[in-house]
Amino acid sequence: MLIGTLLLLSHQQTALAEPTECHNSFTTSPEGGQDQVFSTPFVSLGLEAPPQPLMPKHGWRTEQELEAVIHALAEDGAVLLEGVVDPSVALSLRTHFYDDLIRHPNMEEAIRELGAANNSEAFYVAERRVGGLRVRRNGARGRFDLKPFDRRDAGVLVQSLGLDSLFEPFLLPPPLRTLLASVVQAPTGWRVKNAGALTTFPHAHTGQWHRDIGDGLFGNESLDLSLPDYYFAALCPLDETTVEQGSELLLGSHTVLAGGLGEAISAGRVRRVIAAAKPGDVLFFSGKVVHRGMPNPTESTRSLVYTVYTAKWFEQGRDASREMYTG
Ligand SMILES: O=C(O)CCC(=O)C(=O)O
Repeated sequence: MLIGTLLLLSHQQTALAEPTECHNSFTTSPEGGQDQVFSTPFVSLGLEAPPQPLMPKHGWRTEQELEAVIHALAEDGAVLLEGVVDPSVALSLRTHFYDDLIRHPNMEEAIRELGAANNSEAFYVAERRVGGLRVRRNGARGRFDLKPFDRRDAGVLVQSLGLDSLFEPFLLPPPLRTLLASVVQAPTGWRVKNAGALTTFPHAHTGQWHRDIGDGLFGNESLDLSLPDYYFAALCPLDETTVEQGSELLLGSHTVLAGGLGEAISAGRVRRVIAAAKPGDVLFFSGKVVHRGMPNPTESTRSLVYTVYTAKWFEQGRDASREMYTG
């Protein structure tokens, strides 16, 4: 994900003045899921109320703790795991991410240009490629998605800065392998689909409510929510996320149609929470859970790195016009 720009003084970034024009808007993407520009049925949820309760953090080291995590995942569709990655490893990635990548002149230019795109209801409004890195401006100002960082598909810029190696401990932190074996029930097993970073610059606007599965496999919400889970994401903060600028989730929304969310919240069947996390913590959730990024009212940029895990059979980006065999 997300935003832009620059200048850090000991890793505090202040936003650059944004230009007023951007010529690279787009509304479609060849890929679905996180990459999809989907119609959002969530805009009218009216959930603009002030700070919500914090999401509880789970331990994961004992069998009992893991059982509790699996139970919470089934009930809520999301869990916040404490201390999964060594914070010094997160700090090292953070330092190089900001100092070498975000401050790279080509990145500064791309972020400045993309920053000029107007707000939009489209999930992404504009993109640039910088040394093989796909840099996308979210529909909400100040929010950027950068990918890929996985060494298997990272571009020349990320590789030359060594960020792919620094990212490696975030791709599959210890408890996630266990959780994925439990929650992705596909006979094919699961795989790492992609990895990236979400950067939210100072004064960034609120992200849109969405599900990461986008319009799902069938574009039929009821059918898509009834499918066995095939899509999960892990968000790992490089900067501490707080009640002010963390991620907001609707726990339990993985089984509730958009139209029923208001009532489910009133009845307490779906709970609004904010995930406030420290570097080293991991927010792990089903792609069916409705969530959004909070605005960033602070003077500091905050970044998360993310990895998406899917059932192995789930592939996106196939160009249908190149299909040779169809029935
Ligand atoms: O920025 C955040 O806190 C979360 C954003 C997010 O999950 C997304 O863009 O899919």
